[in-house]
Amino acid sequence: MKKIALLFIFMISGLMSLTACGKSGDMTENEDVKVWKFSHEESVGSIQDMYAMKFKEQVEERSNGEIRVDVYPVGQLGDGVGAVELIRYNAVNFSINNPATVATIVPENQLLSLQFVFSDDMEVNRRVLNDGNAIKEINELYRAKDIIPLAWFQEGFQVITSNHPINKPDDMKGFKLRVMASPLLIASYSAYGANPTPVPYMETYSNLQLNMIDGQVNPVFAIEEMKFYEVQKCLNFLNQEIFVGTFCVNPVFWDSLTEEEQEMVLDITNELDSYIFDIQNEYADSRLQKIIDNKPQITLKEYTEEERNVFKEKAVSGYDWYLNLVGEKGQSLLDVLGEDIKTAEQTVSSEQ
Ligand code: 6CS
Repeated sequence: MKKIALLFIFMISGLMSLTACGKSGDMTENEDVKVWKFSHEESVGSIQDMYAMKFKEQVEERSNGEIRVDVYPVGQLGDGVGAVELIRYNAVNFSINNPATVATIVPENQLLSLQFVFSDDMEVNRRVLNDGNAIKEINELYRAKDIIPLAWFQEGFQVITSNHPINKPDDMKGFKLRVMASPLLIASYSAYGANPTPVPYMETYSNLQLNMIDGQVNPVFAIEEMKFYEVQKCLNFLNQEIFVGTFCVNPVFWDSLTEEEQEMVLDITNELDSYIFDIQNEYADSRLQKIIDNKPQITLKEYTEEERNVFKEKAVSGYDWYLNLVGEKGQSLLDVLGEDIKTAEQTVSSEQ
């Protein structure tokens, strides 16, 4: 109820930001300042927040203060699918979401959440997300649902946390694993024998603490800043998925911008790519170190290729599930993504 009321309030204020733009209540401020609203689901200082704050800094600097970007972190305006509705209805102008939260709106995007679909090399994945043809096709599907993706970036490998080491799929039998509310994630982790359970991000810690769930899956930086490691004994580095963030804009809002404003946003977005890639890399190490410093007894499970192969064999049924759901389009997207990965691997190895 609270979220519906908030959505309504922000839809109204979203419309206002398109017209009069910018009466902010601050008497010292220029009344003509345009206010752009940007929401994301993560904590202050997280990868999404670093992205949003750098975007804000750059827009405000390059527009000489004529535009102000208000950033709403921690899903305070809405989380999960609710956060996606905010952008679709222009209740916020910009947001970062991820394929799992858009899965019921653009089911084809679940390609990006398949197990072992990406490379183990983050530089390869970066090229695939930046220049790949599969992403171009997915962008069109998003546009048809009133979302314009401006950029795709990684937030790290998804790490499974648990209270016992997960050496093989059998160790996941009956394991109540918190996942985001994506049907594909539920199908994929069920294939290992787990019992995947969608729980909102902000409720995951308390659910782990109260043993309502046995584990969860998220990148290392999130496991650190959300303190999941405090109530878990093992981090399992299976590298089965990457967490993908999507920086999006509402199409009506986008069309209302001047050409110069659009160009400025695109320039900043391009520049943010290496900025956020470096942060993601740095957080993967520094946040893991923080976890180890705070909890030296934590078990870090790394996998041999042989061990990973046992998971890969089970993961095939997630692919079947995806292909059943989206039919021929799914197969063609999967083929295109495979080609994108090959091309990116060749480019990266030729540059080394
Ligand atoms: O697991 C989740 O729900 C969340 N994980 C991250 C790293 N970002 C936002 C998302 O909602």
